[in-house]
Amino acid sequence: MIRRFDYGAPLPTEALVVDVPLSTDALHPFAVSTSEKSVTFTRKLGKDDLIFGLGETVRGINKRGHIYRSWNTDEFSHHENKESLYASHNFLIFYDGEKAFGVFFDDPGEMIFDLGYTSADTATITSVNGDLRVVVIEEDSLSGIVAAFRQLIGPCYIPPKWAFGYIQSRWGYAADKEVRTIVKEHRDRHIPLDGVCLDIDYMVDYKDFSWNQESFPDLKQLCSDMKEENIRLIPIIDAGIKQQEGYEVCDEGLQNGYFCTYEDGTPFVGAVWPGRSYFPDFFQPEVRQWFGKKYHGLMDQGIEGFWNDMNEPALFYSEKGIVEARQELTRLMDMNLGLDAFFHLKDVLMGMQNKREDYESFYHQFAGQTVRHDRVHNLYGGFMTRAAHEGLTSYNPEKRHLIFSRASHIGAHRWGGVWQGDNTSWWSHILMNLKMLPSLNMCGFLYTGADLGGFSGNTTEDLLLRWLQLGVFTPLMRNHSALHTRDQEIYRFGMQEDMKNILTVRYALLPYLYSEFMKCALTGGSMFRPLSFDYPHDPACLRIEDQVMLGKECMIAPVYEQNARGRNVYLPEDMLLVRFRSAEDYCLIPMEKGRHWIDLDLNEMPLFIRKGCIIPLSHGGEWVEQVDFTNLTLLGWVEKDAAYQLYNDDGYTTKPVLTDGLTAITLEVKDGKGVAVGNGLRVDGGKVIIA
Ligand code: MIG
Repeated sequence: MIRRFDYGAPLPTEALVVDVPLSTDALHPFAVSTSEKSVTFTRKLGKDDLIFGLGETVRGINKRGHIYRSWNTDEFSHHENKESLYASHNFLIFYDGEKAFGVFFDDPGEMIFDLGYTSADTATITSVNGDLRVVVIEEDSLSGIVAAFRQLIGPCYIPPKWAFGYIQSRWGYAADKEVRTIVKEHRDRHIPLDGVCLDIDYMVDYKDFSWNQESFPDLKQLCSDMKEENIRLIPIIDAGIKQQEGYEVCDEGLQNGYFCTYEDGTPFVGAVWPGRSYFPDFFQPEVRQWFGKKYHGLMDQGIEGFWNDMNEPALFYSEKGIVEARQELTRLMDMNLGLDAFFHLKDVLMGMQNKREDYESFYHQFAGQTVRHDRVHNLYGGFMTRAAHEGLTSYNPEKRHLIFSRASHIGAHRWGGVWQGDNTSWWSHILMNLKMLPSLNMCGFLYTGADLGGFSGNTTEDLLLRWLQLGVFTPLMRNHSALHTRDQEIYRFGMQEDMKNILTVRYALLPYLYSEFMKCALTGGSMFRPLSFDYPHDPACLRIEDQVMLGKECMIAPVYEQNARGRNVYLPEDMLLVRFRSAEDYCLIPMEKGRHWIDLDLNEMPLFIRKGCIIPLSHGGEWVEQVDFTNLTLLGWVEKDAAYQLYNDDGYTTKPVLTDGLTAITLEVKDGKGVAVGNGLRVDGGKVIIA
C-alpha cells in the first residue's frame, strides 16, 4: 500500500514519475508537528528496530544511531561524524524484525535525520522548510518495498557496456602524450582497460567545454587512436562557468539570462576552479537544452562519456563573502590579536567555503516561480546531470552514453550514475564504500563505485589490491586519485601482477555482472542488498555490515583490513566459495551454513555462490568488447538441475528489454556430472560441483 501526505507547498521536484493520490486516512507512521516553518516527524524506535536507506552517507548499512543531514556538500573528508556528503537520498526503511515500511521525503531543501542520535529510542526527522511530500510504502518484504519505491521514481539510467570496464583516472593528467603513455603501459602489460578519465587539467583555465590546444593538439586524432585501442576518454565538466568576456559559454549565458541571479536579478558570482564563475540555472528547460548541447563540441571530437563535478554546487567563496572577510580582516588589523581574535580569524577564513549565507543569496526560475536556492539546493547537481543526459541523448538518440555525477538526489538516478566522491586512501574506507552500495541501490543508483585505491592521501599497494577486489563487483570500476598524491596506476607497483590478475576476474565475471545490472535496472531490483533483505528472519543477518548480497545468486565479503590474510564470514545458507586469484586460477570450496574463518592471501578474493545456483564465467578479455558472452564456464554447487538467465545485448541500444536480451542456460546433472545446455551458447559445464 502506498500513501501520500503533503505539507506546506511542495515544489514539483519530479522525483516521482507516478501520480500517488493524497491519502485520506489519518494513518501515519510518524507523529507530525509543525513549528513556524519546519515540519517534524517523530517515531519511537523499538530496542531492535533497524533503519536502512539514505543512499550516499557515512556509517553503517543500518543507519540507526546517528544524525544525517540532507544538504549536498563538497565534503572531501568522509569522517564518521560528517552529516552530509554530496547527495540527498531521503528514502528510508524502518524494520522491526517483523514488519517494515518505506518512507520517502520528497523535499528539495535541507532535512535532518536524527535516527536515535539525540535519544536512542527516537527517530526525529525534520524538514527545515516545511514544504514537502511524504510517501509511505508498505509491502510484504524489504525488497518489495524497494521495488515499489523504484516504480514510483522511475527507471535507472543505463550506461553503455564498455562503461563496465576498468577505468584509470587521476587529477593531474594534462596532456595527449600522458594519456597515450598510460594506455600503452596498460596494454603492454596486458592490464585490462576500457577508459581514461580526464580531470580539470585538460581544459584551458578550467573553462568547461574547452581543451588545451597545446597539450591536446589534436583531440580528435587522440580519441580515434584511443578508440583503435578500445579506450574511451572521459572528460570532466564542472558546474561553474568562468566569468570571462569572449568565452562563448559565459557570453551566451549572460546574454540569455541563463545563470542564477541575486535577488536584484544580476547574475550570482561564486569562485571555484575557474576563479569567479557563474552558475547555470539548470532548472529551466531552456538552460538545460543550451548546456546539454555544449557537450556536443567534445562529442564531435569522439568523446562518448563524461563526469560532472562540483555540482552541489561547491563554492570556494563568493564575491560578497570575500568582501566581508576582507573587511573583517581590516578591522582585526587594528586590534590586539589575542586568542579569541585568532580563533575568530580562523573562522572568518575557513568559513568562506560552501557558506550557508551564499546559498541563501541566489535564485532560480523553478517551474514558473522565483525560488531561493536553499529551498531547492539538493536538486541542483541532479539537474546538471539531467542537462548533460538530455544533451548526450540528443546527440545520438540511438546510443547510450556514459555520464556520472558527484551530486545527486532521488530522481537523478534516471539521468546518470554517481561516484562515491573524495574518499581517502584508508583501510576503513573500503568498508565505508561497501556499506554505501546497498543504500545507493535502494535509492535507484545502480551505476556507482568508489575511487579505488582512495582519492586523497597516498595509497599503498596492498590497499589498492584489496580495494580492487571490491571494485571487481561495482558497475563503475575506477581507480582515481588526487593531485599531488602518490602515483596510483596499477603498473606503478610491485604487486602489479596480482592486481592485473584481480582485474581479469572482473572481465570474466562481466556476463554475470552485466546481466544482474540490467535485470535490476529494468525491474527495480537492487544489485547489492543487505543480507537481511534476503534472510529477514535470520537474526545474524540483521546485523551484518561487512558482507552484502550481489545479484540473485551471490554474496560478497571483501577483505578490508591491513595485513589480513583472511576474514570471518557468516554464511546464511550453504554456499560455494570461489577463491579467485585470477580468471583462470581459482578454487571451489563447498561450505556449510554458519560461521567460518576463510584464508585469503593478499592476492586472493572470495565470491560466494548460493547452493543450487549457477553463474556464468567468461574467458575474460583486455577490454569489454573482447569478452565473449557466448563462450562460458559455469560455476556452482548443485544437486540436480539449475538454471541461469543470461542477459546480453549490443551494449549500446537505448531500448533494452529484458525478454529480448535474455538467454537461458540450464544445467542438468547426468551420471554425477554437470551438463550445460545453453541457448546458442558454448557452455563448458566442468566447473560445477555436484552435491
Ligand atoms: O575541488 O577536479 O571529487 O574527483 O579529481 C576538487 C578535481 C575538484 C573533486 C572531485 C575529484 C576531482 C577533483 N574535484
